[in-house]
Amino acid sequence: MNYTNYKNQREFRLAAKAVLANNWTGQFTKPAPHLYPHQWNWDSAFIAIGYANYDLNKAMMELDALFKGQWSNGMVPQIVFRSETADSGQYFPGADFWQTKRSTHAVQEPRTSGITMPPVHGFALWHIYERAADKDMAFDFLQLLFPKVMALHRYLYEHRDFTDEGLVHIIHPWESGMDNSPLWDQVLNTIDTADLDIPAYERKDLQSKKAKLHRPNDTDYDRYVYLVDLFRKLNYNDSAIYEQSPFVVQDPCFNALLIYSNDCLIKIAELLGEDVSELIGWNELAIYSMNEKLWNEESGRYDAWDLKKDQRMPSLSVGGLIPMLANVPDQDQAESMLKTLLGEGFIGPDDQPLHLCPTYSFMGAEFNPEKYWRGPVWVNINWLLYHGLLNYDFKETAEQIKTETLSLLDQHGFYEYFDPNKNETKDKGYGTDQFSWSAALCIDFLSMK
Ligand code: 2M8
Repeated sequence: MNYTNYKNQREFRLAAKAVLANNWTGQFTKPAPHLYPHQWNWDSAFIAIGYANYDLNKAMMELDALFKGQWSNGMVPQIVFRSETADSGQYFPGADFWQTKRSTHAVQEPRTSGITMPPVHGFALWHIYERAADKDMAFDFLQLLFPKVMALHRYLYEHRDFTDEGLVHIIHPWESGMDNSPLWDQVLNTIDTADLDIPAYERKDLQSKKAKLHRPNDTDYDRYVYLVDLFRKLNYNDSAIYEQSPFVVQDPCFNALLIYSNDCLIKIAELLGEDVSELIGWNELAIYSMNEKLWNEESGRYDAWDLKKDQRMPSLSVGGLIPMLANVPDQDQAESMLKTLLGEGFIGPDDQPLHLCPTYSFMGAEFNPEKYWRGPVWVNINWLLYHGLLNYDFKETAEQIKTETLSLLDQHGFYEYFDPNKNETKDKGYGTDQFSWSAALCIDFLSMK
């Protein structure tokens, strides 16, 4: 591959490493220098995978720091606030707003938010082990983290699967990681903010010039804050939230990441001589339910399910294609998912070609190439798709995704997300620059043979 901004692969890799070095705090890596000043859950897992290619110590410190925020019930929070960066003034909602003291399970130091994020830690551990130069050191780390990740998964199956389907539910769009995906609109629109008593708050994410174009809008934020306020009032009690919150959704992407993590934990357990029966049981039921309940034959992808209304949420989100990562579809289903991925929705019409892979289909009225999770290309999603495609031997498309991701990063910088329009030549990098997981997964892609 020829690069536009770098002489060679070595220089490209050095630039990515410099982003991570700059965001490193001594204990963990901030997702970005200003916009995200704390430790984020799934960011840290992707960042640790990147580090594992050249600095195993940092990879281990990153995950170790994250799990310092794990609650006594096993929940691993979306954000871990650190004293040296805990200035709530820089980010909303900060630690004070969450009031997690109301939960009997929350840790008090470090302070945390009160919801979780996609369970990517089981597979992060396995990818770290595979890349580690010092396998003995990595083995010790697996021993340390394995029970903690198991506790997280137990929390999810016990407190987020009240219908006993092997499918866990999320309670906030922030838990999906794809915050304002059009996928959530249908449920969020049932929250009529005009009628609600929403606590006063001030957004801190609109400082940069183009932030209003790219970040979620104010109504989205009102709804996010309304939900957090409800959780505070319910003392973060999972059963009460399940009963009373309007947002209780089984997300195929979240569940696929959990299944893939279970798979990786099985490999780790075998290495450590631990029992695998619980993990096997979880995955048997989960894969059965994903296919029985969430598979959509017509659209060639998996849908989410609204548990409040007990109905399918058909959607054109890229999240419905992630289950390939966890070997959930059989070969025929995967072939039809590949067709979806290579159809007009994701590669665009002839006169408006798109980079793989927009986070939402171009065919959807809600598609927006500039707005956050409503269309732009995200590096972590491409990394997940890449590995999913390889499971079914779709090597050409996997390579295409990898090459297009690297060329976006090379030409536009280590941005948070990118305009998928190929016809758009300038300023395609959106959100914050110097974004850690873009750099970390760039290093990982570059390290692949
Ligand atoms: C974004 O989410 C945070 C809230 O968690 C925000 O917008 O303030 C999402 O892209 C999420 O997936 C990511 O983990 C986080 C930090 O990079 O930013």
